[in-house]
Amino acid sequence: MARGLLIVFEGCDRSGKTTQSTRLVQTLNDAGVKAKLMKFPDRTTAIGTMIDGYLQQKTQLSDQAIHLLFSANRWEAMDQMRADLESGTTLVVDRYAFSGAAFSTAKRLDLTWCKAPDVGLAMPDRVFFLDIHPDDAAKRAGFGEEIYERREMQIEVRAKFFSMMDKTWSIVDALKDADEIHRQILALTNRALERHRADPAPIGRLWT
Ligand code: T5A
Ligand code: NA
Repeated sequence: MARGLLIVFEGCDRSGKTTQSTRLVQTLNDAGVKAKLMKFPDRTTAIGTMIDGYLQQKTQLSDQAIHLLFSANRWEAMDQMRADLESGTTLVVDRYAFSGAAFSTAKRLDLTWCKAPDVGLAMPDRVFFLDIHPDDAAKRAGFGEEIYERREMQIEVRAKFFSMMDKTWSIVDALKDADEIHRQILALTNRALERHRADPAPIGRLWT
């Protein structure tokens, strides 16, 4: 049996990642593909509770400390993620280490320093980047509630994401209708699943 794929959604705040990752898992499961939804930060763990307090501006942390907590929040999930992938479950993940690097380098932390704690995480097979201009994102419900939801910050973050892209990334126009975006992402996912079944590769290690 082929392992599952690691599929990641990235994008600026309010770009529709939760909407699209949820729909993708639903459609895959309906089609009989074993798929599981995950999200970072996972605010339900002890580390996630600290991250949540920071994002909601209830507590303060240095830029370095919050960066390392985001990374630790991924590492605490890693054994289970690898086990799920090895047992054939495709993981659909709402944000990953690219968010970690994009947001922290937008705050002027050094890129090499930012990547270091996430080196060796399971490597995504596909990354879907939901691209939206921050001015359009600001018009969506809920924008501005959390610490990074400011125009200048989001413009920086978007540029940082673009600088990290490689051939595993697909840029998706997040302004399109949600159904249309879903169809586009589903087609790309099905193609990746077919290719993987024909020619399975082991789980890679991020940034190695
Ligand atoms: N962060 C995260 C770091 O700094 N370092 C890290 O390592 C990580 C992992 C919280 C913050 O943490 C930072 C990045 C973030 O600033 P989060 O918990 O993912 O990260 O943030 P959320 O607030 O949950 O998610 P977002 O604000 O990014 O929203 P989504 O998931 O992109 O968007 P979604 O699906 O919730 O949709 C937003 C709104 O738009 C509508 C939806 O109905 C909703 O109202 N919408 C659409 N409207 C029109 N057309 C479409 N196609 C639409 N799709 C959705
Ligand atoms: Na979200």
